[in-house]
Amino acid sequence: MSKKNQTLGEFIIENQTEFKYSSGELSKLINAIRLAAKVVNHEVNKAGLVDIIGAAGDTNVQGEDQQKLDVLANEKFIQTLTKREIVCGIASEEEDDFISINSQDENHQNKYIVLIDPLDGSSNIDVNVSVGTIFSIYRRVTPVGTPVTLQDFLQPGRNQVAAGYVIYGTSTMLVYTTGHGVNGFTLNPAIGTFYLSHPNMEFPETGKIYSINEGNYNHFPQGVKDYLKYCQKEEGDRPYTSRYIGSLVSDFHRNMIKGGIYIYPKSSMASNGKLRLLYECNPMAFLAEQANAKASDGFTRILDIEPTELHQRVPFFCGSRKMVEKAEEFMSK
Ligand code: AHM
Ligand code: MG
Repeated sequence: MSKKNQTLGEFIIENQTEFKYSSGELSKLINAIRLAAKVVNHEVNKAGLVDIIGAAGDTNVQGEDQQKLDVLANEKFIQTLTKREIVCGIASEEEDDFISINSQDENHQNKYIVLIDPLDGSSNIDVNVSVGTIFSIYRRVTPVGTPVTLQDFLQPGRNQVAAGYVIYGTSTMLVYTTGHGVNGFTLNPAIGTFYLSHPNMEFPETGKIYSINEGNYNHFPQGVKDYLKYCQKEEGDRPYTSRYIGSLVSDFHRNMIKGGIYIYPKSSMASNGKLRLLYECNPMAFLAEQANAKASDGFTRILDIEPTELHQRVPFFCGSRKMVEKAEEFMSK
């Protein structure tokens, strides 16, 4: 049984038997993510001290400016996962295409692939606001020992074996699920150890916080506009409070603890919203469902969407169950 103050290392070993086909591979993988998270945490924390912030001059596949730390976080996660030879493929929000690992080696028996957003919300780095890493793990669908293909990455979110995020905030936390609830670990920076601080995390069934970029209001679908008016109306436990950090991991984390809904809808400016299905929405949706909450695109369960491309975007409604259901009700009108 998980105990508060248990270290993440102890927790991983103790819970390894929960996996059906456990060979220790997934445990090693979570361990590698833990290690990379510590390295990135170190870099994020010194961002204000050294001349490391600011655009690296590159643009990513989505045509957005890349911050130096994005590049660095991307490198650290890929290096850590590649060197340890525990995955057969990686796809990153910062890379155009997926990476196949040891594809020429038939003895390579690794069966997991990882999708990662190495540093989400990176426009917040310059202003000392929390950022995060989001990861998602699947079992490959093509035979082991052969090179991974796009098919391995384009799996619906319900196939995820594990997912989680690291939040580099007032304290650094690693929060993850392997399909048996959600647990949160806080880093003690003095000794570099993550401790179980938030066992069995759950969203409250309903809440009073809504998180959305209201600056785009005029471009939102009518259903979203109507839902926002509902949130603001003085009736019952409303008006709700508006809280939007602009860093998905932080907004999600706060809403999970306090109760709330996060929405990034489609708009007349972006027909599928902004967030990526594979790197952002699926892992957060898996965590949400494991924490007694809900995630949809306004109509359909996120985890049931069949992906068609690596960098696909979808509208995202995620949070306390009753709040997401209410928003969906407005969307379907
Ligand atoms: P990014 O992957 O380029 O960092 O974008 C994702 C981020 C989310 O963390 C955040 O919720 C959203 O973009 C904010 O977008 P906006 O500034 O349009 O409100
Ligand atoms: Mg992102």
